[in-house]
Amino acid sequence: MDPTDSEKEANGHNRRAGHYNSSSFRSLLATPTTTGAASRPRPLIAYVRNNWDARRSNGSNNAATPPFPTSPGHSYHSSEPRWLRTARAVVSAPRFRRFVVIYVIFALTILIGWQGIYKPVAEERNALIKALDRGTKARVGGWFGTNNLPRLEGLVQLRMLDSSLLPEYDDAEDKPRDKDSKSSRRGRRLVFVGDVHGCKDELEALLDTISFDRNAGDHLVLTGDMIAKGPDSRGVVDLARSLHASCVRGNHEDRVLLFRRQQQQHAKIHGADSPYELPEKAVTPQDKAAQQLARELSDEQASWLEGCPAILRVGSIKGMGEVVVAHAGLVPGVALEHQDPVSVMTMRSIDVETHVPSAKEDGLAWTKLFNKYMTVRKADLEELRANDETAQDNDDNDDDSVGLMTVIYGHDARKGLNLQRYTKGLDSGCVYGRKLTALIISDGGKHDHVQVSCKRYQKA
Ligand SMILES: [Mn+2]
Repeated sequence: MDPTDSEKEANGHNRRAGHYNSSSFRSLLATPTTTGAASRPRPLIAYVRNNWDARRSNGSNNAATPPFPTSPGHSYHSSEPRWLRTARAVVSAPRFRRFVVIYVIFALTILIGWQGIYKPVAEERNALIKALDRGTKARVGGWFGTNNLPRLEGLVQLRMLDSSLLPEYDDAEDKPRDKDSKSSRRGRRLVFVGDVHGCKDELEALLDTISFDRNAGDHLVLTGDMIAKGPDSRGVVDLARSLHASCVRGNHEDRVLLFRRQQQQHAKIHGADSPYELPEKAVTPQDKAAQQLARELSDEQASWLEGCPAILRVGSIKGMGEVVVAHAGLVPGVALEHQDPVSVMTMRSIDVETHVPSAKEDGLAWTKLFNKYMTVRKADLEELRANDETAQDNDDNDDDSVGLMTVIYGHDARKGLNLQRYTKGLDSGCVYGRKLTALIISDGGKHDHVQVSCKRYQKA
């Protein structure tokens, strides 16, 4: 278009529009008329194309073009068999890929669930079944507990709790009671408290919380490790003595009493003026504190601790069978008289085949074997009872826990409160600033636990 043409046309416009004179504005106005109706403005999105779209429109004239992307320059699609083309189409479909992703996630979930959850449970179950197999017992030459026991000087193996301290076998609320008798209003309670470790304030707070009252028939049983580590070991012993509490010996009582015996023997030979000291290098800070405590204990305090047996047999409680207290644990199936006292004060795990207990943490927890043993025993007893039903029909004893045993213990602060069917672990790490726990058994074998918070006296 030459300038004169454009001038004429612009002038024509100007005439029709009537007002505008600026030539630059005229040329702007001219643009729509020169390009015409075909280029009406379209939204930007209409110009956006993806590869798939582009390829499809390129091949739209060709009826043989498959409805899936093919790379230009490759003619393999025409020579491929139909099934392969179909397969390729399926694989490249977005819906198929989504499905694959979902399927892979599903398969991974199943796999992780199997490996992480079911497999360990199944392995433990098989180990426990093997542990209680008579064949295994014969192969390893008998289980632990049939050997001779070490007899430890100054240690009582087993004591029985006075049966008058036990709660009523049946629930007190079921029966009308003597209203005059104050002590029978609430019913007797047995209160078991886990490792106190010298935390006297916390023990007092706990007894306060549960309104502990000896005169109302409450009796306190301490599960060992009442002393050492914490702030007031002697105070705890005095409190326990004043409450006429029962106890079992923990590894810490055992150690302190051993030091005390050594100190006394040393004094007998060398005179009271030369104190018994182990070489500095041979003593850990913990032993040093234990030796100090051993020196500080009064004769009364020491003899009360000496009187704590390795095992306390509480008696028969409805629904719990025979209730027994031991500081660390018991080997299932071994008579209480035959339990190794050192293991009773220290065990955590147990060997699957030989049932030899160990203080180590790795391996099968003794509580697992104990609970499995009792579960199997319960099934056996039920079968026996069912076969004997005609003879025992008039027996109204409906407690199916007769012949079974429940252990109340402490010692395992790392696992903390650990209440299972036949094992009740009460060490909830009070001295490490966690909780002090009481397990309360009342009439009819009802049991419940109560906790108080503790100050932190030691690092775990
Ligand atoms: Mn302990």
